[in-house]
Amino acid sequence: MDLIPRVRRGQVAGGRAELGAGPRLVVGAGAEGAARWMRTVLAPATGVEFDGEPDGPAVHLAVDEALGREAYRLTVTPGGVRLTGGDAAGVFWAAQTMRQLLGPGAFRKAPLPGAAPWTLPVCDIEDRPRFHWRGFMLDVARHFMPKDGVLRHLDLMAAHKLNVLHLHLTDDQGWRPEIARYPRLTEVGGWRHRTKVGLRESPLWDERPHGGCYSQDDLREIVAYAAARFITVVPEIDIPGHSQAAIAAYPELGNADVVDTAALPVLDHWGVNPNVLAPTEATVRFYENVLTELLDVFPGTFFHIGGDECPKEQWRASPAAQARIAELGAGDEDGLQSALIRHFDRWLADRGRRLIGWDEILEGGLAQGAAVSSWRGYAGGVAAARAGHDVVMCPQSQVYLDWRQADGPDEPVPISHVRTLEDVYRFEPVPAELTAAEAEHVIGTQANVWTEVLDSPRAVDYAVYPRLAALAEVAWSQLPPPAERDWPDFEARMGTHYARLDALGVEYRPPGGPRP
Ligand code: TNX
Repeated sequence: MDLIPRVRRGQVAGGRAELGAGPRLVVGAGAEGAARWMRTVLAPATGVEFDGEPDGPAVHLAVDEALGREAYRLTVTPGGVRLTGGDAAGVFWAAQTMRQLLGPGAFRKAPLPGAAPWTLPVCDIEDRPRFHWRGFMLDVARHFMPKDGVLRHLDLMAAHKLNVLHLHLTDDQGWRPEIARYPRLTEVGGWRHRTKVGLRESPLWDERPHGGCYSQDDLREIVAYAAARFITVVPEIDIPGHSQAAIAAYPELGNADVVDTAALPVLDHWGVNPNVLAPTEATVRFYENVLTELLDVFPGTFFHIGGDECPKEQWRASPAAQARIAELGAGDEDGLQSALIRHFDRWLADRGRRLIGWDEILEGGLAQGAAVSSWRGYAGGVAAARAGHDVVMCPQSQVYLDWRQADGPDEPVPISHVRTLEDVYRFEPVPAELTAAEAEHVIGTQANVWTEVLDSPRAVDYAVYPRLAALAEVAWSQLPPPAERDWPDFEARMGTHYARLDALGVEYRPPGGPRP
């Protein structure tokens, strides 16, 4: 059946069942979401209308809570198809499996001539995810991804049973979400005049403007499109580092007593940047106002507040920052960052939300309800889990999809170390050193794609696929420890999966290397 991600249990009886031109959908309570997706996505892809006669063949969609969260059972008999989910999401994941069973052609936007009749193998599948946070982080700050591109990634995620889109919305090089109260964030902070080409040591700039933003309606549309695919969008507003685009728009947000913040442009090159936010009361109020608008747009529980790579030199030199350290009794600069994160942890908790941040938020003491994205390896995640905090494991050495996939001269800009499809397949999100109780705090995993040198949707596709398919299997399937993973089996299933990606129009890295 060549399913990706691999299912928990699947039995093939032999023989195929024909779907027919017009099976009717029999939709039980709670299964309407999957039914809507079948009518709006699967029907145009296959030409199969799901509006057949009452006595004709049927596809049954139902919820049976006994199966459990996100779990499903899919049975195909010569007489019909039955998709049962433990919840609405489970039925939807069953529909995704059904699409794979129909064949690569079912991943197109319209059927090829002669594609019908569509058939399914007679089978019985029981499946459920290992983690409920199966994520993909897309950096739309370094290079803007137009809205349609984001929607397309949501479709690709759904096909891989991924359910969290972490949108890195702001950074030194760009501010993307419209904030009504502070229009300069996107008007000024959304554009840079030029961009450094290639790696840090490159002396070249492209000498043309780059930018873009999402209106709040665009973001609401992204959230709704994601929700229709049982995907939650986790927005990230990165503070107090990675904030120069905001400072370019509103210079008072920077450490104006140390540097001429009015002269700071939206950053046009890459790396860790010393121009960070001023840790003042006024900055805190500003970001509370920003978050207030965004909480209305993003209904999910988690809000990502960044917290990574905040050099403290300006705070050390700034009388205003030092006064704030004294006022708060924060001790030192790390304590001040910690106090800032604690403030937003409480602020979000008061509004029924939870804070998540990069593992630097552990420094100086972690806010009580905060969750951690462990990126600098496993250590931050291990420490956080031991202290009872929830963790999303995304160590850069394993699942940073901007890292290069091979060493050949034809590869795109060679970021960091080589990480192959097999390396990602052998990634284990739960370190063996955690006890079972501690491991419960690893709520999931995600792959991150940073877009400093990924300047087009094609370049992003090349970096992300096929490796995100391996991450999806790691996040969904119950796999043995890394050394015992059946890589040849995965590779063989990928043979079919490439045909699905082709039908979807994904410009993945072919197994043999870059296309000529
Ligand atoms: C570190 S990962 C960063 C990003 C860069 C990335 C490049 C993280 C939280 N911060 O700002 O884009 O490295 O791989």
